[in-house]
Amino acid sequence: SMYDLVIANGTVATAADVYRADVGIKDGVIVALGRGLTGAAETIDAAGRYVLPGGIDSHVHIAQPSGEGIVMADDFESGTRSALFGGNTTVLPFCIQEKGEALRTALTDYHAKAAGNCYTDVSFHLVISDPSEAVLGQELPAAVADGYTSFKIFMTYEALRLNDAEILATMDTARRTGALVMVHCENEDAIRFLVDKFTGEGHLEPRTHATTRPVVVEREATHRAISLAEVVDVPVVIVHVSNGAAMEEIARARARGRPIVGETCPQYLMLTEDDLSGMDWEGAKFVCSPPPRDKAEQTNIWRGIETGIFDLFSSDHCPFRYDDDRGKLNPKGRNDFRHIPNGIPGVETRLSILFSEGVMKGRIDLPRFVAMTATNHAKTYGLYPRKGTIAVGSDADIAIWDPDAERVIRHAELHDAADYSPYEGIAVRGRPETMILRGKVMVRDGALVGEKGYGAYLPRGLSDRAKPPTE
Ligand code: DUC
Ligand code: ZN
Ligand code: ZN
Ligand code: ZN
Repeated sequence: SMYDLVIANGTVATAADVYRADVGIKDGVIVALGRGLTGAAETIDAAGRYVLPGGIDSHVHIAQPSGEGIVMADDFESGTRSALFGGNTTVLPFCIQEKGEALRTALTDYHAKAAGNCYTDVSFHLVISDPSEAVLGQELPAAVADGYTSFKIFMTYEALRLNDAEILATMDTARRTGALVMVHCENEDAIRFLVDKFTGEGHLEPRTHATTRPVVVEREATHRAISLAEVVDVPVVIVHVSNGAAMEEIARARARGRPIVGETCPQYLMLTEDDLSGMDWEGAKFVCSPPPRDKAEQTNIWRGIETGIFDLFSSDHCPFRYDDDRGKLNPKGRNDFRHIPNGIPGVETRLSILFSEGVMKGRIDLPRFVAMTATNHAKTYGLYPRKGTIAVGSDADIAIWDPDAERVIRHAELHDAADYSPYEGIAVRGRPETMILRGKVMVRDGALVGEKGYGAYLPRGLSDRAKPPTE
C-alpha cells in the first residue's frame, strides 16, 4: 500500500504551527501531510487528539556508574521504557569518562549497556572529567567526528570538576571541532566551605544539601562559565538552571550577543527546598543538584520559559531508589546528606508536567511546548530535521496525546525502576496515549506493544548552535 500507517483526523502541532492533517508514514518516515489520506495498511484515528513530535529528552542519566556502593535505578531497558510512556521517542544520556580513562573505552562500555535494550532511540553526550593532552588533542576530536557532538563538563563534584584552565582548554577543543559544551554550574570551593561550616555545626539532614548549595554558588559559576566561553568564543549550554539570578546571567550574555542556550527542568517548577525537610529522612527523595529553591524562584523560572530565555526543558532524570541500601537510604546516606546520591527520577513525568502546567494553564502555547520538549533539543544537538518535528522526510516519531485525560501522578503507574516519584500526588491534564517510533507503534492506548531493542543508536551531526570556524 501507499502508506504503512496513517494517523488520521488529529490536530498536528509543530514548533511553528497547529493544524488539522492526516500523517502518512512509509518505511519509518513521514511521507505525506494532508487531508483524507487513503491507502494505508493501518489507520489510527486521532480525532480529538494532538499529534506531536515524539519528545526528545536531551538530559537523562541512565546506568551511570555512581560509586560508593550506589547503583542508579534505571538501566537502558527501564529508563527508555519509562521515557517512551512519558511521550518521548529519543533520549540523550551521559557517557562518563572516569579520570584516566580513554574516551573510546568509556564509549565502548556504555554502548554495550544500551545495545539491544532500548525502547526509544538514544544518543550519548560525553562527560569530560580528564582533559589530558591526548583527550583534547586526539580522542575528543575523533569522537566528535564519529557523531558524539556534545559533551558536558562540571564545575562541581571532586571526581568530575574542571578548574578554569581546564575549562578553557576543553572549550577550545569544542571551538575547533564544532562540538557543543554543556556546563554544570556550581562553585565547588564555595560549596565545600559551606558544607564544612554546616556539618561542623552538626547539620547532617537532607535539607542541609540545599542550604550548602545556595543560589549564589550557581549564579557565580554560571557567570564564570559564560565568561570563559566568551574568552574562547564558543557557544555553551547552561544546563539545569534553577533560579532567576542564574537565568539573568544568561539573558545578559545574550543581550551582548553571546550564543548561550538555557535549559531548565521540572523540579525547578514543581519542588522547593522545603521538600528536603520531610519526616523520616524523606527529604532524601528530593536531593538533586542544583537543589529546588522556593516559590519565588519557581515564578522566575516560569518567566524564563514564557519569555524564551530557556530553549530546553529536560528532565535531568537521575534515578536512585529511595528505600534501598544502594540508593538514597544507603547506610551512610541515611545519617548524613553528604552520602545521599544526587538526582531524582522524572523522564516519564517531564512532558505531562509542562503540558498540564504550561499549555493547559495557558502559560505557553502548543508550538512553544513542542519547541521546548522536542524541536529545540534536535536543533541544539545535531538531530534536526530527522528528529524533533513533523515534516515530510522526518522520522515518524510521534506522540498522540489525549489533552483531556485527567490523572494524578502515582509512581505505581510509572514504568521506571525507582521506587518513588518526587511528583507523587500532582494532578495533571493531558496524557500521551499512543507512541510511534520510526513508524512502529510502540505504545497503543497506554499498553506496551513494541519490542525492546527497536530503539536505535543515533550518531549526530554538529549542533545548529556550534559550527566550527571556516579557515
Ligand atoms: N547533575 C546533573 O546533571 N544531574 C544530576 C546530578 C547533577 O549534579
Ligand atoms: Zn549537572
Ligand atoms: Zn540541621
Ligand atoms: Zn543531569
